[in-house]
Amino acid sequence: MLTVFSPDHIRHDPHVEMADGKLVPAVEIPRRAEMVHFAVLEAELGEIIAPDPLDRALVEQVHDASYVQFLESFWQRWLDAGRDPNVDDTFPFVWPTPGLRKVETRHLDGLMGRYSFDAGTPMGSGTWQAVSASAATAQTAAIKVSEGLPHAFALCRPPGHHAMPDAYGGYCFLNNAAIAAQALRNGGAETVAVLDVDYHHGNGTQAIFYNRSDVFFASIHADPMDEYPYFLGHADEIGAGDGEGFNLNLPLPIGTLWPDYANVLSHVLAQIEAFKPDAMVISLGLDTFERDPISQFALKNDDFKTLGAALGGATVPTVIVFEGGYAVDDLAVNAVNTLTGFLD
Ligand code: Q9C
Ligand code: ZN
Repeated sequence: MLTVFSPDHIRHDPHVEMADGKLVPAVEIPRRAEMVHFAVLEAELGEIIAPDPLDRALVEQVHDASYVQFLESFWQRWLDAGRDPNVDDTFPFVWPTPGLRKVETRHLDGLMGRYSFDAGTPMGSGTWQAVSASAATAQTAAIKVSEGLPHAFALCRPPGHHAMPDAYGGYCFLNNAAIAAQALRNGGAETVAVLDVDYHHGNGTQAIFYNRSDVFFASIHADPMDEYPYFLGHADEIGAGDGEGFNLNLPLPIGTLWPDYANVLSHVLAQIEAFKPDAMVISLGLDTFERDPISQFALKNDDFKTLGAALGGATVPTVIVFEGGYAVDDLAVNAVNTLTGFLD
């Protein structure tokens, strides 16, 4: 399988994040992608290429232009505001929740709140460089598949599936999976299915395609009544307008083991098959693993082989996009198990 990877991900190097009501060591760290990159090399899964430059027009098909401009200009604005140039991690702290207005303020704190939805996503001096390389990784993998490859692995970092049309959060800035899906549409696929198997609901991908019938979004994730992102991902969210019936959420309880997960997965795969997509995007989070430090499903190393095999059963051109997964020392084996299971 072709892998697309950019070493520029290391430019996003957070040290702390907000979790459990306080600042704690960051878990979305460069070593995650380095581990998966090394594992793909070692397993000799195939060629590894660098991404082509990011196509801004493509990004603006799934994100607001003003939001992309904010991400790109953030660090210069930080410096222009006279703030500490040596901080690794910056955080918003005020949001235009319903009843307040999404004003494009002159003040940076207003802008950070306007364009985010949580305080758990540190931004730093090199974040845009890493984020744009990550999005370009998804774009390049999708174009390769549009051009005829049966599948490709976009080794993206930072992850993307929480990123909204106009807001960052959940360690995500640009929605790599949505960019891949849109690139597949632009490349000739009339219909695309996005299957999100990250432990967390892909609220950003859902929001981006919620009113569209050309992209079917399906997600299996921890019940948002008990787990991040809380405010989206519930089973009664079925799409709206033209998109009604083209959004499927399957929340599962904390503690879910592979047999229950597998049952739901086969149901979702049958729904996707009924949709008859021309292409597919898989948001591959490895945080369903039993020893993931921030997650509470209990898939074992070997279960990822079976997961990969199930995902590979759909014989439709597929882009696999790396999302979450924070048990750093097990990412290598879990990634390779999924990808080799997919190929077998
Ligand atoms: N106590 C992805 O997997 N913070 N994002 C959790 C844990 C947010 C996860 C705090 C988790 C976001 C791409
Ligand atoms: Zn996740």
